[in-house]
Amino acid sequence: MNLASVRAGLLFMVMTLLVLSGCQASTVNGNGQEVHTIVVGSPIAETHPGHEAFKRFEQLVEERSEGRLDIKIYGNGVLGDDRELTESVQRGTIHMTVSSTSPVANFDPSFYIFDLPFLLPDRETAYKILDGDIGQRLLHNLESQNIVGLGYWENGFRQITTSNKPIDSAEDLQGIKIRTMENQLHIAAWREFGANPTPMSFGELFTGLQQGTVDGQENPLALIETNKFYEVQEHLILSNHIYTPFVVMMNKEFHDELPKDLQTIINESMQEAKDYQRDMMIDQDERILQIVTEDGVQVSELPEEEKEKLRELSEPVYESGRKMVENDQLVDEVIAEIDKLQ
Ligand code: TK8
Repeated sequence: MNLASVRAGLLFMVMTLLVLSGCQASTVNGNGQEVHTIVVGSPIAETHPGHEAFKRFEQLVEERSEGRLDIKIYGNGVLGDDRELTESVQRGTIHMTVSSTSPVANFDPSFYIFDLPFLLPDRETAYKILDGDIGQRLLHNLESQNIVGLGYWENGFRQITTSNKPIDSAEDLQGIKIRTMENQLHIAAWREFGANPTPMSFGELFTGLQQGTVDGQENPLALIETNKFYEVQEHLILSNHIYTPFVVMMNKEFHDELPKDLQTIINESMQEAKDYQRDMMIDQDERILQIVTEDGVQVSELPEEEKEKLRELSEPVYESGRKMVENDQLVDEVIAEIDKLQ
């Protein structure tokens, strides 16, 4: 039985249990109050700050709603990976999820903007773009997909890991079989870098690395740690080549049918969970680098002049990115806003 069918079975079981055990979207409690159940599917490991943020969200929402909202969190990707969970939220099979923005670009091409290499230079700029007019506009665009974008958490700056070779220069990427997200702009970027990009879902990545289906991958440190990628990789190269956000999403029909006061509680609690998650992410790097070093991984930093070569190789990616974002003006606007913030 493959991973996809296991997940489909789990999803069916979870939804059947929720309906049969009277836990469908809403029930009436002992005080005669309507209780709305929010089923959350998360692709993130339960040891990741993203899962902690969902637990903080659960605590805030259940307290503030005085039990009228009941959150059920299914983490570790048991209900699917980013794309499957986003589809489940869109259909209303589950109510809420979080995904990297890269798979969400398959639902709304505006989100390709965050796959442009070296676009966001640092966290502060990323937060200002995401929490400002541009990021909020992208969240609003999701409503046409029956999705309410509730906010952005931090996934982080992507770093490279390999099983067989150090990467000391842009040249060293030639021919390396690297797993990429299932996102056409990511694939194009790694092809321009000279690598051999292999798109693969996040849920299949550890096995792909362990079995040597791919030589390497690229992800933020927190995921390299919590999904144990470092245990099956020999080299970690700090490249910061892309900053990927997480986007938290809720089914729009479900959201809009909730009483207005509960919608407000959800939105306010999500903003607090967002700040909590970002704060947890900020001081993780040193601790994670120590863990992977102690596990025998060779850690290095890609020299600035080599990053500059990758920036130059990214120029055609910006051209194809303009077409894929389907909004030239948005790309210009983001670049201008980033320049203004420097
Ligand atoms: C986590 C994924 C991950 C992403 C990837 O579910 O697929 O490599 O970076 O964050 O969304």
